[in-house]
Amino acid sequence: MLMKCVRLKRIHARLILALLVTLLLIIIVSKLKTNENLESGQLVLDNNSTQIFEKKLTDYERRIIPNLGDNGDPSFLEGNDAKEGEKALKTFALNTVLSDRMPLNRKLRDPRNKKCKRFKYNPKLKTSVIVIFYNELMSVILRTIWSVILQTPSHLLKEIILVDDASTEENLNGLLDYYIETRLRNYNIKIIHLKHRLGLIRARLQGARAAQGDVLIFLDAHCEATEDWVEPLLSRIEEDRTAVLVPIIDVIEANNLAYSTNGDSSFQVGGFSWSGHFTWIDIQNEEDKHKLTPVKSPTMAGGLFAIDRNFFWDIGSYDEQMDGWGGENLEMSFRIWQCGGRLETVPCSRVGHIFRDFHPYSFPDNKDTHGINTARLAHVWMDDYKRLFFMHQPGLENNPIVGDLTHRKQLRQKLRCKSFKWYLDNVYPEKFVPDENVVAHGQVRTEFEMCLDDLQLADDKVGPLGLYQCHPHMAMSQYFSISEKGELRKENFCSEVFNEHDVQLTECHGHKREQYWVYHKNGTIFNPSVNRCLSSEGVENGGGVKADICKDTLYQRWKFDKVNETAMAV
Ligand code: UD2
Ligand code: MN
Repeated sequence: MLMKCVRLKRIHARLILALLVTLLLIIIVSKLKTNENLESGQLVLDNNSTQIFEKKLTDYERRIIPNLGDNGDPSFLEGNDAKEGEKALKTFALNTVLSDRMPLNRKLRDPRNKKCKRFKYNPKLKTSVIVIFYNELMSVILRTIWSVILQTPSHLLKEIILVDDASTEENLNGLLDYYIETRLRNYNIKIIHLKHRLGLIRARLQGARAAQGDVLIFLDAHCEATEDWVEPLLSRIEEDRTAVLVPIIDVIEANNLAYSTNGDSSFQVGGFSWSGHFTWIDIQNEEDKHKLTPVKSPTMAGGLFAIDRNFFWDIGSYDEQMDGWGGENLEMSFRIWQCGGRLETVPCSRVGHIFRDFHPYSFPDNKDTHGINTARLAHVWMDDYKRLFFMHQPGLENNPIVGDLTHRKQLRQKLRCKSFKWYLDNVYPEKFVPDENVVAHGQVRTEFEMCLDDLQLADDKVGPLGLYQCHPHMAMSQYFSISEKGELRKENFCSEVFNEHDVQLTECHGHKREQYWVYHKNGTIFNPSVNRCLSSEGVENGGGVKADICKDTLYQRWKFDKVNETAMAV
């Protein structure tokens, strides 16, 4: 009996061992397989292709105009080149013709505040610079790489990792590799060609997996680094490994490639809109405004940042289920703050970026990846405040397209992250919450079923406060609040009286005056600075409402969906 039992146990043990070994083998093989699926092989050069590439490159190099664009000055071509450049701007949102004629290693002037030179940094950390790209112009990618090489002391640069997100452009499948092998042989540059397009989030993850430096610095593929850009970043991370840093991002003009700055001491930090977009905001705290040491930033734009490599993984890297483009920057920003890190802008580190008016590339299946990715982050990080995002995107709220969130929710628990309310209270207290601590909010209607409407005003514009037929369902264009301070506002836009009569939506300035309104219990919205009332009299559908002499008329009665009676004036 006893013997039988021992034998049985042995058989069991063997079976379990065999099972474990098989499992291990399956894992190893599938790992190998995924890598094989992700990356294609290195470039193999035979005599023939070498000759072809060399000829292409020398032809290309011969056309470069020496000193064009030096110091970051605006540059212009003449005749046909100028015309072609204009055309390119419309197709690629970038003057590709000019870029191809400009030296790849142009020297920029030092854009920093002069006082930055006083700081002496001596970091010990080495960085891996990761540049991802999909169908970017080769000369722009190379200018990014050259600027990193020229502006980074070699003892601080572990490597440059390029991740090609399965570009289809011919130059990026061979010629770029050949350039690096022949012209940049002395530098440690690795290029990973992904077999299938993964989107920018997963492409960055592939780069991070390959990186070995102490610090990861991510750059878009159309950037130029300037003098001493890396030292203050590395030094700050050495001081605090939980600090995630962004340089000041200057503008490289897409039409003439000028390096332009907002002066040497004024800069903005990152905010967000409830529709889930990144925005630039002014620094609120007076003391921080002209600081040269790192300044707190509620969010980051996403393309250019430095992070301790281990901290990147510890704090949850990226949401690997985010596709395409968009959303990852706010996800990472909220996560960093809520889970114990800090996000800062470093004023003495400056990098230029070509801001393009539109995406020059298309997305597979035309999916709204920005919306879907933002829905993911809203569910995971924003607690109840996600209602404000889903008011903009109701179709995404319970939509299976958003995908499974288990892992990200587990991550939040594992890291014991703080609430979104904590983030708002402590990191971004100036952020306006349209339905909290307000006098009234929602649709604002007259007795004639006409509603206040932003008339689809773009985020960065000033325009009339409009009147439009009330939509049967809540539409964000008709959502307004009267804030505690008496602003009649929509997110960052406040209704302001101009010329005593016109009412415009314009950036909130917080100084009352023409942006100050009193909402009375009888439904009038009164502006004391001009002694007038908000009126819809004589305004057509799609027209702008007016500030009018106050009188007893239904045209001056407004009803909000939700009111806080106690906060209203009698
Ligand atoms: C901003 C960020 C960008 C990213 C994005 C939100 C800055 C200056 N830029 O948009 O880095 O955070 O917001 O997602 O902060 N790319 C791929 N595969 C793709 C699509 C793009 O590799 O499928 C590359 C692209 O070539 C570029 C980078 O990703 O190098 C960022 O794309 P972008 O420059 O079009 O994004 P941008 O600057 O408008
Ligand atoms: Mn970019």
